[in-house]
Amino acid sequence: MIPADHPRYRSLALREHLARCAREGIVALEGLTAHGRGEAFDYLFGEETSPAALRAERIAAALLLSAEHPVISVNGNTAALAAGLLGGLQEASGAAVEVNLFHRTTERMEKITRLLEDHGVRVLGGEPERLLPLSHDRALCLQAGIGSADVVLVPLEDGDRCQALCSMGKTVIAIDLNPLSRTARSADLTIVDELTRAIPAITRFCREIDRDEMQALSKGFDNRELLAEAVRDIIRRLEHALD
Ligand code: PTJ
Repeated sequence: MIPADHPRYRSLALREHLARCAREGIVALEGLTAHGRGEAFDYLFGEETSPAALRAERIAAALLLSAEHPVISVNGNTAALAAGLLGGLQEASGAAVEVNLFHRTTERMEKITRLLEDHGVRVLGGEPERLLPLSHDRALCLQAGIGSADVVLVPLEDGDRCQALCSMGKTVIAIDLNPLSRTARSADLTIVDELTRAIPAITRFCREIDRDEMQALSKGFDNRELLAEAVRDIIRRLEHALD
């Protein structure tokens, strides 16, 4: 039991929640280490959303709204951390939600789908096919979902799959606290922010922006510059770390 007055209460409570989700088979054991890497980067950002991340979240909203067939790809970590937030994003953006796992088993697919549905998310169902240019079960996805999507939001994605989606001509939006990762560098748009801050921000912007802003934002952005800004944020914080 974590004392509510512990200065790191939120972080410790999240860890406890993820560990429970791992025991229940929702989060892969590897997902716990991925979370640890995310935490370390978030520490470097002062555990807050930077102005560059906020700009990326607004652009993400524009890309989702201007898409013909947007899809949110959900893995174990994303479901465990944000099941309660994804229904709002689905409703505000009009995106379909597909469960797509790196460590894929039928049991995990079912458990994650149930968790999302319990939180009001409408999850695409159907027979997966090997549509992504990858070996291994990571190639599997739904033709009616990621297979035919023009814009895909991939929170906490692995680099290979991100590159595979880009190579298929899809516009890929990644959420990744590590601005140096292959995912961050190969996505069309990278939101360098913590997932549970990023999802509500994108949802809010989906409700806020009008058609003109949507068109302007979805064309005029430079992901390299957004990533460079994230790296500069880290450098600035490190320079003042011991002040
Ligand atoms: O549930 P599965 O089977 O699909 O597996 C999911 C994991 C996360 C294990 C899989 O996709 C994986 O191995 O991912 P990677 O390659 O470790 O990448 C995860 C990235 O997400 C890392 O760069 C982390 O910095 C970042 N990250 C972790 N937690 C968060 C995060 N970014 C934003 N918010 C977080 N909460």
